[in-house]
Amino acid sequence: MRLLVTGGAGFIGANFVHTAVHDHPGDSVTVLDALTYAGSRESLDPVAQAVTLVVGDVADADLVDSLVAESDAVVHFAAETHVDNSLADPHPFLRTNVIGTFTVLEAVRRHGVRLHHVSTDEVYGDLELGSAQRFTEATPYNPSSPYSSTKAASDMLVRAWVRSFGVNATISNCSNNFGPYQHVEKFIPRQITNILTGRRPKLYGAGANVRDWIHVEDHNSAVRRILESGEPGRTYLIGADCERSNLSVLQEILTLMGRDADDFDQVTDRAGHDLRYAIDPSTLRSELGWKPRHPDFRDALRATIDWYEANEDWWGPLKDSVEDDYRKRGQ
Ligand code: NAD
Ligand code: TDX
Repeated sequence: MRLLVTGGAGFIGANFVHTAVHDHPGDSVTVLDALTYAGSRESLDPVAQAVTLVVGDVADADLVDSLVAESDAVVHFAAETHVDNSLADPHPFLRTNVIGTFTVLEAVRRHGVRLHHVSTDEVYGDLELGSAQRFTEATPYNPSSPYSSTKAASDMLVRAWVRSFGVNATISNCSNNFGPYQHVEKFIPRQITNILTGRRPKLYGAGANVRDWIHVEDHNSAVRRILESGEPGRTYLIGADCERSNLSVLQEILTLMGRDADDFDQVTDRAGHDLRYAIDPSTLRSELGWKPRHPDFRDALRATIDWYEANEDWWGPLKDSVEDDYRKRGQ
């Protein structure tokens, strides 16, 4: 398969490309990535010989058209992804997430190429703390932040292009990922690298908000399964039944790293902070036979801590400026 992976130099995309190269040697992989602050050429170093990296914008219609014309399938990860950044400046989110997805859709429509669109559970808004409710494929969209509203818009475009133009596309909405190569702006790597650099971890508010965690390799194995066996036009929810409050995740990190469980700062809460996300992944399991390979959160978290300890060359150059930005926002 000739695969075009947009956003393949970001966290999830780079992990997807690593697996494609190792587990599917018949694939030829081209990455289209603008190498924004969130993308890194180094994340593709382990597979650099096997991958073509095109540095460019997913909203550049001519470039996207020429790359899609040479592909059998597109896996579309490219996006602006950090909720806090979307609160500070929504503009790039509109451009990349909405216009970028529109650009990809027009190209796959012209060339009859298969598309998998990678999206988030944040499009559904949030759930009550302590309720038993979970998101399903039928949950109405109700996004809260500029980030999630642009991802919701991108999903709607994909659905419309399937219905109106017969584009062969699937969508997945996944819960919170963690694992190697995640940018240090995000919750888990921020706290690990705060501890590794002698800073105190930073918890928004009281830390009661709940996220449903999944290891990035499990997200990607589901994406691969949907790409190969998913039904055109369908949406699949990806999750690994791992709800945790932010406070409990932070205390697990502190304990695994040999610190006291109360050795952190409480900082200004996020505006409009979604309370709880929880995915019902039963359709994916029953229809496509997918299951996670990293079911033990503590083991996967320990391995992630080990990765950040061993890879300061990768994250070290980013750390100070990320913390400067957070400090300016009181976080
Ligand atoms: P990331 O921020 O780590 O990576 C995004 C990548 O997209 C970067 O390499 C960046 O350079 C690239 N990019 C940004 N703007 C671009 C543009 N205009 N043109 C080309 N490339 C551009 O994000 P991630 O966490 O790897 O997320 C990947 C996808 O998965 C996103 O679509 C996101 O919405 C979705 N998702 C993420 C999570 C999560 O927990 N991280 C969960 C569910 C869904
Ligand atoms: O320093 C922090 N302290 C803190 O308490 C940071 C960075 C975050 N938090 C909280 C906010 C959230 O409740 O931790 C939780 C997780 O925060 P993020 O890592 O920013 O993730 P979230 O906002 O939940 O969104 C993530 O999952 C869904 C990704 O960033 C999205 O791209 C994805 O769609």
